[in-house]
Amino acid sequence: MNPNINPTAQAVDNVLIYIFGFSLLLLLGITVATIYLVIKYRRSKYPEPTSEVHGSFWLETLWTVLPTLIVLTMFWYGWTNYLGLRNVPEGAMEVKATARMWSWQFEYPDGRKTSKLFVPVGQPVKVTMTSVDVLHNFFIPAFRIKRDTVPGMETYVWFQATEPGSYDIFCAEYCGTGHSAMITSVEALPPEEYATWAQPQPPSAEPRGLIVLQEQGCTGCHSLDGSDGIGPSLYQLSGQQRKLLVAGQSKELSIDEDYLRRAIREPEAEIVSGYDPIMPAYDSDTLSEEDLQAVIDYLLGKATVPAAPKPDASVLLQENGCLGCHSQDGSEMVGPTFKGLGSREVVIERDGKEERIKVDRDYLLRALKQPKVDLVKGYPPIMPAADYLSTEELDAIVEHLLKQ
Ligand code: HEC
Ligand code: HEC
Ligand SMILES: [Cu+2]
Repeated sequence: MNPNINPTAQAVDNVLIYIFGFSLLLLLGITVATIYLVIKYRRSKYPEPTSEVHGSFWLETLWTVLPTLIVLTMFWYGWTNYLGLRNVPEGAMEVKATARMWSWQFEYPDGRKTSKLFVPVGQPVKVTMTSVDVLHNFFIPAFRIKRDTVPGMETYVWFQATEPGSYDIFCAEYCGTGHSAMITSVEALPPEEYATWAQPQPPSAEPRGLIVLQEQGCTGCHSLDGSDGIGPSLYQLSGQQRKLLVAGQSKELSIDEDYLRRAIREPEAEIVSGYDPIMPAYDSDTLSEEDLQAVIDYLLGKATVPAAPKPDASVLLQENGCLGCHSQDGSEMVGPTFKGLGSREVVIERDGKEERIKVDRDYLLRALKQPKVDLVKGYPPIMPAADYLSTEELDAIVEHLLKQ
């Protein structure tokens, strides 16, 4: 396969050219024959109708069998190429697409979300799609792929970008006002650039202590759920009593921070009774003081999950497709520009009456959650309600917009 030829576009184009070619040939043939016969049997030469019909078995067989064969090859060629569009090649990258009134959202395997579809050049991409409201239709003209997205159901397409670049994505379900505004793009990046783009992981929501336990391999010997293993389970240690062997002497204590510290730094000094003394010692080179503290906090139930980072409004505007309808530089798009929004007076239509309003927090929250209530004059009522965003996300966006 030539790596510069786009596989899905190629499949569709070949069939199109094949069917179009035959149709053109027939059109020309029939037109030429019609003109020839019209001239040859014109009325001035043959004033009376004549009938000279001689049947020909071979001719009739030929023009029955030949078109049938042609139509069958069209079917066969179309069908095999269609299967090529449905059978996803192995090693395809998987992306989820969610359509809503009126935007697209893409989710990658690592949980990252974007409103443009970022893909590496040269790798097949499988897009599994659904819709949260009505039918939409995922259409990438450059790759000749087009498929409905259906609420409550998953559909898919695959494609492979062969050249870096930006390719349009449209919604081709033209049965409502806003579908035509659902414009975004495939951003095909060279593989190295894609790797860099995919690099920074979102901060983990797991407590540091748990991550250390897993990274250091502690969980190979210790369960975290109460079940016994090579070592005692590390489940809910806080306040438990322990029978220990210290230099051959039996001793009892209740678990606290100091004990845990010793148990990890010098496990051979005190052995939990009933277990073999095989736990390796973790000195500060292997396990830093910070990580040790995190583990101890986690084991004693004092671990805190790192605070979720404050939602970043400019990212939210990107991810949720707002910038497909609103510009940030003053230029006119489907919706009003965000530039200068915080200090603007807008004319809105409410229940058919016009009203002049100073933009403030309440107005913006309303514009986001119930865009149909106050319609900005001169714009179509196609803004999707952003009620799927959390309160924090809405607040972050409003704060951001007020400063524009
Ligand atoms: C090769 C298996 C093994 C690995 C790896 C291991 N341990 Fe242990 N650990 C044990 C055994 C066996 C015991 C019980 C005997 C003893 O006290 O040394 C134990 C005991 C402990 C105790 C005392 C538990 C109690 O109930 O009193 C703590 C705490 C502990 N380990 C934490 C850790 C941490 C943290 C790590 C990783 C940094 C780790 N262990 C890695 C085998 C292991
Ligand atoms: C499909 C296009 C579209 C999308 C997507 C869209 N909007 Fe809108 N938006 C509009 C239109 C059109 C208007 C003006 C009509 C109205 O008031 O509903 C508008 C109005 C607004 C207003 C009021 C503006 C003013 O000048 O008073 C705000 C604020 C706003 N949108 C924010 C957003 C945010 C934030 C998002 C993303 C979560 C978003 N929009 C997504 C089309 C869109
Ligand atoms: Cu749509």
